[in-house]
Amino acid sequence: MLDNRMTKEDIFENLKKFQDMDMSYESGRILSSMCTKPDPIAMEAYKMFIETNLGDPGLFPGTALMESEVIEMLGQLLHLENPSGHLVTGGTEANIMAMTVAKYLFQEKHEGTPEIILPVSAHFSFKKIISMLSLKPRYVPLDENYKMDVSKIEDLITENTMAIVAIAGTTELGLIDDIEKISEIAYSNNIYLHIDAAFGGFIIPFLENKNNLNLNFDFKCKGVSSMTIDPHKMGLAPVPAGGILFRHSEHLDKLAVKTPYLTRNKQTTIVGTRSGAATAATWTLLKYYGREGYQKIVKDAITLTQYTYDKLNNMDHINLICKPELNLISFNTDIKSVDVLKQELYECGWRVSVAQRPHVVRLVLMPHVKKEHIDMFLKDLKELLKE
Ligand code: 0PR
Repeated sequence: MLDNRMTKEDIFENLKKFQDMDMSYESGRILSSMCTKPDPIAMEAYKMFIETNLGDPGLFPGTALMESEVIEMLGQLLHLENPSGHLVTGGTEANIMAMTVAKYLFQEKHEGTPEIILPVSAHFSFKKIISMLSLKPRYVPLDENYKMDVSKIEDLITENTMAIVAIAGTTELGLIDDIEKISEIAYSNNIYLHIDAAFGGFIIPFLENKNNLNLNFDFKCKGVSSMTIDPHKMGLAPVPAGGILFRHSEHLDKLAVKTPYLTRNKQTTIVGTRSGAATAATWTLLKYYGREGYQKIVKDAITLTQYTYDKLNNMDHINLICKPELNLISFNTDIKSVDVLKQELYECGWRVSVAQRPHVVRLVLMPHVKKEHIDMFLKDLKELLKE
């Protein structure tokens, strides 16, 4: 293979063929993804910083400064002055960093197996974390509204509790746990609290009806120690752009390893060599859209979600599971299993996912999905549900 070189022309013809096998966000047919088409201005910035390496910030001090400005802006968004953190590859890495910090803090005072209290709705990245860090999970069931049952948390606290995790925008249903109450429990028991707002972090601060929902979900709650917030989801940044913020700089410092032969003598990320391209893209998006721009993006997504919800509500055989809090909708039907329906939709060209808790079809209405796509989707769905 390596001995048959190709011309540039042939290469790009082949690349095009590979690309044509992929789904495109523009088709409007991806209703299963928390990622979306990156904004053009973000892609321009991304290309400009493609050779940078934040793993050696002394060589790229401008890019490193940009990273600290992004962390500062994310802190403003989440009500945290002087945040410490990094832009990382995504929610998984951000959650790993937070849980590693919590484990180190725990081990300074305890010898037993560290336990984490987390809702059964937590993203599967926590399954990886539990295994990698040898943690004992103590799962909290969901209440009748499919949120972490706050009344069950205190019963699960033991002397080995290392952290509590709560979710602001669950992967399957897009629901926000009662962070305010959970924060009170964590604070009064002196337990590390991590909020996974990988998805909700770029939505909840921009919601119009935030006050009606009584949503204090961020560092305003004094028990919150760290938060995940991903620009590569509703932030419209290209992959890989995750974010991790810590309230206390000493906590991030727990991750520090000495790197004496590099241009800076310590590193506080898991990844060593890491691109600054997504950081540049995120900096650009935050400056270009600002609060007002994101409010409009979120408003459009929520309006389309409400439109879809109302249409589904009026459709025969559809059972909607919960009122959407973000841009996710979940439903099942009384004539067909959701797995069969998912397959049939697949054959019509639609990509939807099936959630497990409860077992339902899940639609994520990201900015690449427009009303005309939804109208086509609903037409196909109606056809599939004809008796
Ligand atoms: N936390 C939450 C609440 C998440 O929803 C996710 C990802 C993560 C953490 C992990 O983030 P990374 O995947 O960035 O490490 N949620 C999406 C999901 O599992 C990820 C995704 C995105 C999957 C786009 C598919 C896709 O097409 O659905």
